[in-house]
Amino acid sequence: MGDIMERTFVMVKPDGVQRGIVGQVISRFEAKGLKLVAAKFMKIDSELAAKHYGEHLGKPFYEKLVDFITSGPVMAMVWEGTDSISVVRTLVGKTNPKEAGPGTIRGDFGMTTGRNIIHASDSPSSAEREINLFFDRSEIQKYTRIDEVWLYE
Ligand code: 3AN
Repeated sequence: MGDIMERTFVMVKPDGVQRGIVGQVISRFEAKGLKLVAAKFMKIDSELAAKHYGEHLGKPFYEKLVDFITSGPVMAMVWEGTDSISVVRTLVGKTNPKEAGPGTIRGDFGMTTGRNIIHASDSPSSAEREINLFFDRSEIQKYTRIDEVWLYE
């Protein structure tokens, strides 16, 4: 990893919204030093769900996954920072919350894979694809956080 400035797509799923932990998720990313550059509180329709979860089409849990992600509002966001894709995945924890370490979002808040609170892009190509699925270019903000000089060397 070479300190590459990246953007990653993050979404608090319907379970996280219903359980009132959107704020805590955002707080963790803010405290880490990641920069929020886009956010949208929205309901995912079945067409967008099919595009977002296209790689899981045909898997046994696919239909449940689409039903769940379209079942209520989600908080879709883009976070920016050096190596933000892997940094965010580390903060999120393993897919199965039972295996996710303490201190991670899934480790601290979740009990089961089908209700694992949050989605985060797993590679630069999926980050680009997912950001473009959810956001127009004009919805992504460019600004300097006042603490950036103290976050980075
Ligand atoms: P991650 O969300 O950690 O990137 P993926 O991409 O393998 O994990 O899976 C996407 C989503 O599909 C998961 N967040 C979870 O909700 C669901 N999922 C993955 N594997 C399973 C499984 N074995 N059983 C039920 N749901 C699953």
